[in-house]
Amino acid sequence: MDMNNKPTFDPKEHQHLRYNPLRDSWVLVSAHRMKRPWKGQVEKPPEDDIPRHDPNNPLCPGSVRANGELNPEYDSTFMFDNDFPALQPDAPDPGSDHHPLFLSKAARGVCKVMCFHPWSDITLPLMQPAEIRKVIDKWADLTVELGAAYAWVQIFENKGAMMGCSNPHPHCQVWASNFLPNEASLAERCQRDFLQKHGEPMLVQYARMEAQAQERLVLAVSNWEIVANYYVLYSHQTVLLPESNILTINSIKVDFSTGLASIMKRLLTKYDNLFEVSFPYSMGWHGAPTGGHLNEDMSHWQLHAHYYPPLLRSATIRKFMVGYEMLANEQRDLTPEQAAEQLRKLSEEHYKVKKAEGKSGVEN
Ligand code: H2U
Repeated sequence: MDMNNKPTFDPKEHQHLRYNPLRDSWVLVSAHRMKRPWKGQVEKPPEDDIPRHDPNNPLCPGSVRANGELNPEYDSTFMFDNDFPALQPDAPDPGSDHHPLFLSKAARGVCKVMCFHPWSDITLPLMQPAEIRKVIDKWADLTVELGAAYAWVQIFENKGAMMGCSNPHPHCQVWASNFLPNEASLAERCQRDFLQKHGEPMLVQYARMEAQAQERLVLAVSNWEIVANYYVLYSHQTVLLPESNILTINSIKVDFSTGLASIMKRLLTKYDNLFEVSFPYSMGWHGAPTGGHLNEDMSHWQLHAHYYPPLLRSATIRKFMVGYEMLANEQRDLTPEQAAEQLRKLSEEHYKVKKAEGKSGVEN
């Protein structure tokens, strides 16, 4: 209580709004809602008995894909053109009658799928750092290759059926487009405005301040850090940031990619250890726009990856983005500081490895 007998503000007890400077929007933080009883939908825990090799799985080495092509017997990463692409390079222009209520424009691009590993029963946190580095190298190559022609190269991984992933084999997707998607153009505008107003790239300043404050810092290794952002929506949402200014993933040097592989493995191990399941999430990279933007000054940008995990309080209870979120405002149930503390406390040894050795889950 303060001098006027009013309760003093406690972010864990008192709802409040936080500003998201990357999306120019506010999120309602109502941490106390974690206490409410749950009689709603309970999810099936993620599958845990995936065969290492299934000749009928179109993503496996040596399998036939939907378009009749035979995958090679790959032993590392493997890339192919998505057989059901949402973006194609040669779609005709829809034209437009230019009425402000009925605008349309041409959407062109390419969609690729990249398998991380030949085994279906492995995920990034269980892969070796050298194997993760190969994935990072491919992300960099693709950004150069597709970024030469396209304005935006979106690398993303949907992991787990809860995030709409259609196949348990470890993989990500890459969609390159001739336009800046909505999230990209929002991040572009917000970072540009921030540099103009404050004289420093937003996320360079943000990474430095979070590293100093520590309370939302989940992990830090040389050159990289992971933060449960001050202002985001999902309970255990994090951002992965370099500590210096890097515009795109292909600008990462060798020692940076070693650090990146290590911090990704450590975060994803913690995520899996949180509820002792293969933790579902969607993740993706945001870097400076490419294609026609390559000759523009993009110094307001900072490369970063977002991790959006849907699980809320157990392996089977997810965050629903429904009524209030759809119609009024984004709302979250746990403070980022609480989430960071939970994640920090978790072991960096994967629970499956620990179980195999007969140890328990959380570090004391
Ligand atoms: P998701 O699990 O995130 O849905 O990605 C798998 C992608 O693989 C999906 O976009 C593609 C699907 O179109 N795919 C092929 O291109 N060929 C196939 O034979 C199976 C799946």
